[in-house]
Amino acid sequence: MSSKPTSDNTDSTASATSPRCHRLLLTGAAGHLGGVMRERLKRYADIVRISDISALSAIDEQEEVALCDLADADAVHALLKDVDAVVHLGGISVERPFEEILSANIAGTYHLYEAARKRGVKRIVFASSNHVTGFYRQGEVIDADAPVRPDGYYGVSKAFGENLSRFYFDRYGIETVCLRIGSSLAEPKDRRMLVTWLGYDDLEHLIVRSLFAPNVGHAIVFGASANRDRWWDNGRGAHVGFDPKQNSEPFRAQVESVPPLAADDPAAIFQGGVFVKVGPFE
Ligand code: NAI
Ligand code: 15L
Repeated sequence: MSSKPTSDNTDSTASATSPRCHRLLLTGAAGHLGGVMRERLKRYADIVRISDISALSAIDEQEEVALCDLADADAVHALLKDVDAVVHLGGISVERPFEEILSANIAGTYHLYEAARKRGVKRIVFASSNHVTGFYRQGEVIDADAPVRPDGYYGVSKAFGENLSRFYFDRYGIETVCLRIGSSLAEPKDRRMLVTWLGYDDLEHLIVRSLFAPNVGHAIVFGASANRDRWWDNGRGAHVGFDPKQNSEPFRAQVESVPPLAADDPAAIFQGGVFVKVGPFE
């Protein structure tokens, strides 16, 4: 994508000079972050094709609805027709039995990259997750070169997506920025999220940089706001230009008014929090 990027993070800054593409595909548009981002992303595309397996309806003529199960290769191939870039949020977003993860996240991401290859799409923003490295200890600082330590099948599927996208860049030149999103909610809910929180304005900025920064190649960027405490060093993805402005301090007093987890609770020990102890499922 060659458009000129902006340097600001807030809604109000998107303008006629903001970077722009013609048709942007947003998967997972019926989900939590899809619901937050679909309106914001309209500022960066003439048409936003919104897709999900769940029901969706267009708010206006700038949105184009395309229901699709990512597990269906033919449907995904049709989904990418005339698309210029993809923001891939669709899939299972929590720890679940392997078969569910396999179809939506592993096969689904493969179908997306195959469709991108055949359709000539050259830029994808892939919603990875901090659960790729969830078994690092809280307080430990890692960067994108640290070996993956997934905390479940979900984290394994995101590591697969990161590796798959690396292959599609090396072999076919499809550029991807993998966003290892921390906790993107309206506000942090617990002590861990004071570190992992990614505000929505910063998420928008991260997605927009990932879409429009030149020559990103294949990059991995941890998605956390400029919080007081950090477990993630984004030096390896500095060329993407993510410069978060929000931070979790306004929520600290409220979060810390609740007693902490026991010190020997795995959710308090590992970066993945409660995800490290979900399952087994049978
Ligand atoms: P979400 O679960 O609210 O949204 C995911 C959407 O994907 C849902 O609308 C769901 O219907 C759709 N989906 C599931 N299986 C599908 C399939 N087979 N075909 C097509 N669509 C399917 O998740 P959320 O919170 O909006 O997250 C968006 C993305 O960001 C996910 O990929 C998630 O793994 C990732 N992420 C989110 C974080 C967060 O803090 N919200 C943190 C780290 C990663
Ligand atoms: C994720 O990957 C999940 O999609 C999200 O629901 C949050 O739980 C987040 O990670 C987190 O680690 O807080």
